[in-house]
Amino acid sequence: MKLRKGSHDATGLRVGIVVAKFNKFVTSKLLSSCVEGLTKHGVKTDDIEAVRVPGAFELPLVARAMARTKRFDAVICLGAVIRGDTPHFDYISAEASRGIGQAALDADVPIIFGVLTTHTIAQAIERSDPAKFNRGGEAARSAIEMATVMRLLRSGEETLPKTEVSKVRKAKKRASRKRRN
Ligand code: INI
Repeated sequence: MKLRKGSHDATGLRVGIVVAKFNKFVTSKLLSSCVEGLTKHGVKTDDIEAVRVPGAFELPLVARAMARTKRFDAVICLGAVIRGDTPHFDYISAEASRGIGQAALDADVPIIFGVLTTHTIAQAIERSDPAKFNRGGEAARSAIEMATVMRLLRSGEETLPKTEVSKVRKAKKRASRKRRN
């Protein structure tokens, strides 16, 4: 059996973030923990680009647009949908999750679901607490793992012995030089 997995070394990765303004007291904490998680693992701050949207409902469209530019190895969606008393919760959380999944498949780029869906404000506060388990930090780790695993699968190089890998790399370089000339 060949076991292929991503890594947590994020050196050289470019990451897009889409963050909802709704429930900003929660999403701002998700954002800061997410950026901290990315940089801690090696992403340069210049290689992170964040876009604000009104609410979780708007996350999928913007995430897909960012992913389609192919400027990012992964895109992370951050939001907080809190049930409270509103039937809005079901519509918004369902559409955000469905739309984010669809956007990733459409764009063929990992798009991470960093959206809290909670019954209460207290739960949302707890899950965005930087001192505890924070969904923003978790989203950063998932993005890195997915970006690195997709690179691995796309290169196909991990299935070859090292000498063959070096031959493939040299052939690719030759081909790209030829194209330039
Ligand atoms: N948006 C959220 O991100 N979280 C919520 O809890 C929420 N509630 O409960 O209404 C919410 N609503 C706004 C929605 O995402 C859209 O921005 C709005 O409907 C405009 O399309």
